[in-house]
Amino acid sequence: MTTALNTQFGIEGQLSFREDASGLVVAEIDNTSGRASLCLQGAHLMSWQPKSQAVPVVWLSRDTKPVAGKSIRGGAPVCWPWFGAHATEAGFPGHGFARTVPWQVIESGTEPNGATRLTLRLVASDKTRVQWPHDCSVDLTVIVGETLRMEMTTNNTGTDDVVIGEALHTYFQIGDIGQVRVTGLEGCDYWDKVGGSNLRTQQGAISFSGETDRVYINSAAECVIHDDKLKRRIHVAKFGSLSTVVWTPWEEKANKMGDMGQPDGWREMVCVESANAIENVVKIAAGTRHTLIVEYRAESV
Ligand code: TA6
Repeated sequence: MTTALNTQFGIEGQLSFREDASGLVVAEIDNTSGRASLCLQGAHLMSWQPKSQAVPVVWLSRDTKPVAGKSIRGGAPVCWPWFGAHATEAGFPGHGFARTVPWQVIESGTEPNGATRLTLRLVASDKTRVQWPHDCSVDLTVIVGETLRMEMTTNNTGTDDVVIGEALHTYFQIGDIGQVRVTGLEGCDYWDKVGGSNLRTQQGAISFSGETDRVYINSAAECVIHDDKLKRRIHVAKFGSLSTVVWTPWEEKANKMGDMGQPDGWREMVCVESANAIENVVKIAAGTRHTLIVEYRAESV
């Protein structure tokens, strides 16, 4: 399978496809300005490191690996066509099914600045229609270089309007969760999911001293992760997204999850997710499309 992919979509010296020990296919991108890996199952970007950074910017648990039908811990999981628990079906997968089913490669290329572009598509199938009976496809385009851009486009090819929840649920690599602040969401309302679901308003920068699980709503703001230990800032810009999710499981929940990279991998990640969730879910009229875009940039300070 990888021979055909490399023939059709491989780019000499930039993009190749390999079969993982799990039998899943992984795209490896390595160009003059950045490197990344992406599992075709779930169109799941697993890692990204600009050549200017000594440490990866996107975090991947050392306790995770691609397994057919299972989500990978870390990287940038694609949450679609719902975010969080399904509204009515407790047995449906959290964050939707997109991240655990095969996607198809549909295009690859090199950007004018030398960045590598790869697009994958998930089309409706009998399996997906069981959980979501709509004729929609979703494309994910990743553009890997000194910055990382991801564009997630839902195309409603059906005859009914649909409503989706979605997120690029990105795990960022940091030096230590206790030495990190997130700015950009000052004054925004958020649903605090720790200990229930309470609506609050952000006062000042976000810092971390325990489990934090917040869905900031009605905000298109760019966020910045200030990492005092690694002495860098990560800029998280977004378009077509009105929710931002900020999450760290902290120690007790991380230990229960068991795949966060023992003993303290949880200290080296923070999620800043660009989403449309809760009151920001998106209605896509029949025959139209909607795109959520993120662009990440890291700078040493
Ligand atoms: O985005 C934060 C969150 O919804 C948390 O509540 C936690 O469940 C996290 O996602 C991880 O979810 P996952 O299904 O990937 O284990």
